[in-house]
Amino acid sequence: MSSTEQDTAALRGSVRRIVAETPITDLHTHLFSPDFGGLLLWGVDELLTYHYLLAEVMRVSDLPYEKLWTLSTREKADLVWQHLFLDRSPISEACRGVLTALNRLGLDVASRDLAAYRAFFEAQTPGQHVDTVFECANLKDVVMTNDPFDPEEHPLWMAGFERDPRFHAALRIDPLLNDWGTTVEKLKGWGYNVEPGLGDATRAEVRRFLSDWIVRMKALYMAVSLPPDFVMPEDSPRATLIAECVLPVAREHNIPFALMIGVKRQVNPALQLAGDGVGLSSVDCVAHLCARYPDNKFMVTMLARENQHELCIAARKFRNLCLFGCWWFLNDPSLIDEITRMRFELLGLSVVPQHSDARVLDQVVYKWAHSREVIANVLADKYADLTATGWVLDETEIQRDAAKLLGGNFWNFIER
Ligand code: HDL
Ligand code: ZN
Repeated sequence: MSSTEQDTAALRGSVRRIVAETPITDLHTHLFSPDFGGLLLWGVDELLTYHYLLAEVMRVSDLPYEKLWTLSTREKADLVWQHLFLDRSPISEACRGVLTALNRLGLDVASRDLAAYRAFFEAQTPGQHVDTVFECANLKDVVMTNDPFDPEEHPLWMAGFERDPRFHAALRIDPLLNDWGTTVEKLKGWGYNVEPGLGDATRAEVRRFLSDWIVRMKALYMAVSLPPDFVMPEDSPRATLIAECVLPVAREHNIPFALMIGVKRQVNPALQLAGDGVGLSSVDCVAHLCARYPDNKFMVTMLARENQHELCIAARKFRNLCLFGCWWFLNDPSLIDEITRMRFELLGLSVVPQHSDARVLDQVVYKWAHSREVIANVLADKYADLTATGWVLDETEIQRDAAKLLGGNFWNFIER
């Protein structure tokens, strides 16, 4: 091996180690702290019945959809284990992820002993397992997705509870923005004096609602998922609510508004949570929002692979635009590599390359193990290109860069 090749190999090794050792803030998850009781999902049966795997198992099983939903979690897990792990090699990202999590939690994946895996998790307590998983994934903290319109979650927030500092809140407002007609009645029931027509008084009451929940949750940001046909500006309740309610309140509290754009909800309703699809969206509306509201901070992730390059270019134009994650159907090694390489080449280190979107606690173990590997590989390539110019890089600078990518950029954007 030439000295250059040795240097590159040594550099690659340092980058992988440093990225692995850098604690992460995971800025978008569907996790809950143990305070939320049954809303916190964990263990091998929850891993195996992740909606990604339910979609995959229904491709190879003749089970009627309606029958699937009558099964218990354990029965669904048995179905997935048989069809996707034993009847064929579990090479999909969601399948591999289950095995990475089990392996890193110290279980014998070669045994394929599902009963033993179940016994391991049955011996844990939620609080203890949170500590184990955060240590195993090298997570510092996570941001939850907190929905005041969720009937299970709402009363927990109203009653109040002792916060686990590792679990931050994000105020999720899809029902407000995407279903105003139904939501207006809910707001009325909670004592907000609102009318469907969205007149000035109603807009003020919606701002009060948002402010109340930002304070109640100590929300780091407000978030919404949006369909591919989302446009701004537009003469619609959603556009009015964003312009007249969400953005002024976000400015008042100095918190970002996160837009997750491109999801086609329920393209196959028979799959329930697994039934959503993806569509090409307009980056123009992101550019419009960033230009029209320069005092607002926008976090954006888009679901279509084909939107990623134009979104990077938009981010070059607007410093109030923070790109984050390889969302959902993009959270696969080949696409994380492609998108992260594009982002580093166009935006340098001014992005948040990944979030886990984890729904099951143990998923952070695999989602971050897999993403760290890809991000480290891309970063090492970029550093190799850099040192080929004669630039000299030391480990403290690699540590600095990794810390920015894996949490620092997010916190700087939040606190800006
Ligand atoms: O809307 C969202 O936040 C998405 O992440 C959905 O929750 C989706 O079902 C998901 O879990 N993607 O990973
Ligand atoms: Zn999500």
